[in-house]
Amino acid sequence: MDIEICTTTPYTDQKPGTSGLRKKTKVFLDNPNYLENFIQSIFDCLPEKQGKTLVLGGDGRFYNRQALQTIIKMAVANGFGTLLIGQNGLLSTPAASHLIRKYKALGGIILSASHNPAGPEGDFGVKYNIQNGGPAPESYTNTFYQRSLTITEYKLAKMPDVDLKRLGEHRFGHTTIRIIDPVSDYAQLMAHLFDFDRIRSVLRSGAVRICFDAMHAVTGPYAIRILEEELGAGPGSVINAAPQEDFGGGHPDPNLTYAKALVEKMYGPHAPTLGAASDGDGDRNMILGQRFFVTPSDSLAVLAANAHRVPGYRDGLRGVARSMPTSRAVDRVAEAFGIPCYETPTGWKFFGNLLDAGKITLCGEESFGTGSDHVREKDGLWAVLFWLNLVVATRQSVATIVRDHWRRFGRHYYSRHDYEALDAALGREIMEHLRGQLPTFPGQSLGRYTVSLADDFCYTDPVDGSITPGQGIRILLEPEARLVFRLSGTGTQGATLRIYLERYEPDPTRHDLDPQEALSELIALAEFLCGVKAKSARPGPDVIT
Ligand code: VG1
Ligand code: CO
Repeated sequence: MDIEICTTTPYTDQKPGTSGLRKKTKVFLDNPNYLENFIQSIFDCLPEKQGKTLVLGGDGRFYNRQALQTIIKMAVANGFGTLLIGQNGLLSTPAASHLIRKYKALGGIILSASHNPAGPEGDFGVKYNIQNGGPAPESYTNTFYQRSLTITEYKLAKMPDVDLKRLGEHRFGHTTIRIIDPVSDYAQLMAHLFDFDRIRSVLRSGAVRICFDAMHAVTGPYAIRILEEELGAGPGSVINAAPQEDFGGGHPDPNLTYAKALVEKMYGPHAPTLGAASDGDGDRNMILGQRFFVTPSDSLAVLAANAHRVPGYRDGLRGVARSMPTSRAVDRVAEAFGIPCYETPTGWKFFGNLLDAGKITLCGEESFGTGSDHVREKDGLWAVLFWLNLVVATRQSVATIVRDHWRRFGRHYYSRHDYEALDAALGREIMEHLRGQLPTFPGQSLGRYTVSLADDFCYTDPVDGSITPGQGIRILLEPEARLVFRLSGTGTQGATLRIYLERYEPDPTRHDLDPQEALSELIALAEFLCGVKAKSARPGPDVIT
């Protein structure tokens, strides 16, 4: 095999954020060797790669297949033994995580910018996942970044493009390339966790109906195979099922704003029992009932409280974890069950150690991410199947399941307000200003609240002792409420300020308020403390979830 050593010059902006390297597609297209530099930096930091297996795939967005051809040639030149590649270049993030674990790969490269829009004007991204199937922790991404600052050459095998459309095996030099069905291993795993027989018979009887919106992204083929073909959900149960390079011009973000087609169905006449959507790369989920939205924080708590009803979790949970800004609804379930509950920084990589050490079974984030120890990523379709299994097992509506949960544990009113694409300096200034005030907060009265704790969240990993500081300002209030401020690590333009608002309501007669109304006092308080509206001259947040 002929290998070309190509010279290159480093870039200084390849520091991976919360979810890999995410940039405007243009950055990849307009800067020579931008992709090559990053990939070679990763490979250079993996000394044990010779003869090892690497999993490759992406969410099908614009530039996915082209980038894959380059990465294949680089992986061959760098001495990997086997490349496992999803047919048509597709692999959902959770499916890639599963393949890495199942086939004991050294790692995997997933091409995605998740829920960000795609296309020449949209975003592209590269994530590296390690041996346990999870996102590379900072110990890795820091070395990748350091390497990217000094890189001078990359390796490319002289070989033709690989036909990604056909299943099969190719051999180039010492590397075997296998184009595999992206769905079948994942579908097998799901069948092992959930009661497929029972779900099938109830779906076939028509007593329960589901609508799943794949948003023209990667979960289409997964949902068609599992929900329609294996579980017998009626044809048309999966909408927007064909993956497209531009996600049909949409924004593959499963929330009430962007999953329009689904929301119309679920709030219209003849709504199915369960509505769900996933994002670009298939790791997020949104759950809806008839005219009912389940917040991701509540979803995690409900799944934890009902896990014993599902075959894969029949023996109970070892523990649970949530990211710091996620509502504390799941904490109450953990307390009632007498199991530990861990609080981690934002981003799935922090759950990996806890899962590997067997400390937790379920974990989740407020940003529509839920998962378990079955893989090392959040998993959209898994969460949907979990809910479907619950609805089938309890024969209750989604709304009833959630309302019962609130009656038992109390309700955590919760919302996130995003100010997107702020001037980067303003974003930093707002955070600095809050940080500077921290020592003055404790004991201070703010309206009807008193501050009980205020800090910049610093995480000490209970497994390896590593310390991650600066993970967001949290202000805990009495009676039980909380404000959290942090800057996004996945935005590709300026700074995005996220404000997380939470208030606990134990009184069941007050569980039917509109969340924005229930949180109005906290919303005003957040503005009083950070002044984002005044400083940015904006009327309000760009996105409210
Ligand atoms: C966002 C979410 C975070 C999530 C991350 C990756 O990060 O808030 O919870 O882990 O996206 O999700 P940030 O830093 O922008 O708040 V995904 O679906 O892009 O893999
Ligand atoms: Co995603």
